[in-house]
Amino acid sequence: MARVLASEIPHHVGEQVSLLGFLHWKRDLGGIQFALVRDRSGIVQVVVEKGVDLPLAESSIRVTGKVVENAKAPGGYEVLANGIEVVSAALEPSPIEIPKEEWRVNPETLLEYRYVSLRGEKARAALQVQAALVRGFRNYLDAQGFTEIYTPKIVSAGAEGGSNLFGIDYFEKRAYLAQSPQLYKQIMVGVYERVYEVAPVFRAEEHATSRHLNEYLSLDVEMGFIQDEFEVIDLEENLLRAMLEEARHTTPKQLAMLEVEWPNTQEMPRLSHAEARRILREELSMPVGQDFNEEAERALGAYAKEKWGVDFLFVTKYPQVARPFYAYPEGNGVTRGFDLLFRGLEITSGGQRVHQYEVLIEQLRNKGNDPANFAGYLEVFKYGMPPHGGFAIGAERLTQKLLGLPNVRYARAFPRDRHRLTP
Ligand code: AMO
Repeated sequence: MARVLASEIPHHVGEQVSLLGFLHWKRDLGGIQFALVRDRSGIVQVVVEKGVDLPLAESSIRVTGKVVENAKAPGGYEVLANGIEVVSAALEPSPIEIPKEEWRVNPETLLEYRYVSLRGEKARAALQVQAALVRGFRNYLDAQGFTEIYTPKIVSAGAEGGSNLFGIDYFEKRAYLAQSPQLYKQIMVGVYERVYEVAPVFRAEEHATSRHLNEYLSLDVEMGFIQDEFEVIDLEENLLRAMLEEARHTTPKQLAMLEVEWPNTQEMPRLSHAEARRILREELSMPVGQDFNEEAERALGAYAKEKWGVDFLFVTKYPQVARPFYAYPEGNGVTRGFDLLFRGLEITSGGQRVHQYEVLIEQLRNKGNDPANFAGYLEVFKYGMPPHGGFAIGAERLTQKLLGLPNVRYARAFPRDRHRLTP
């Protein structure tokens, strides 16, 4: 008998079907047993006669039986089993009872047993929504004439400043894991004008926080022949709308299950850094520096929500001291760099870049870098690099804030944090 998926069950009422999946949950009521079977499309209730031996939860099984309607069953249908075959038995009881404990047990426990906790409905849904966001990212940019690129993750110098680089041995040389594809995506603007990359990057963050990972998925964009950074911001606004639409259209069940409060995607106001500082100081009575800390970002997010009813807020014209050497200087210590806050968390940095060779050399030196270490990058600026700019979205942070996850680590299947290298 051909396999029927959980999602197809409503089309087979009265028929004998065969289901393949994992034993999600079981309960023996004495006279009768209930089981939930989970496959890639969803979960089905199965009624099993007493006396039939069910294997341990998380075993994979084949169920044959008749589909009937039952208003009390999850989804309104169930399968009256007349055959249970164990495809692959669980050898031990699962270390966490997935349907009951998901996101209720201590996060460390969930991550420790990630190979089974990922099977939980919420964990599965969160990563599927993330995949939809990434699909929306690719689809939108493809349609706008961007080319997908793949840059090296083993590099000879950091792009974002030296403090959080992971060093590795590269034969007889010292190398690093890439913090960002920044320098390579800029070089690739000279090739395709418009490029993007979806790839992991690495940051040796010493502190365990709810928003930092040591390996995360960076959604990078870079485009040439721009007027200024606002062209880049316009693109990011439309890109985010397209990404969120893709998630809404292709993962509606997952979003409903996670009880997602949909963000306002209509308006994404732009505030200069100077104006943001003024608000923090004068209206919110907060101490402010040249770069915003987590608390300042949260306060700005709350302010924007209350005052304008928005979830996304661009902060533009960042001071030079708070930006890397490649940020385009506008004079008076201000750059064309911007950040995007989503619900009070920075999910993007971006901006216009320096495209003039001499200015780059000078800015590298001003930030205490030896231009010789950036030789492979600098060369291309001798060959007609146009004004360009771009940004990077942290995929896990976007997912975290969209779904209201308590910790960014839940937005990654196998997170790497200060203390975790396995599973
Ligand atoms: P930045 O270093 O600000 O900019 O990083 C861009 C975005 O990546 C995310 N992010 C992180 N997510 C999880 N864990 C971390 N440790 C972490 N660090 C950063 C954030 C952040 O906004 N080259 C520039 C981008 C550009 O200008 O194009 C860069 O990497 O969402």
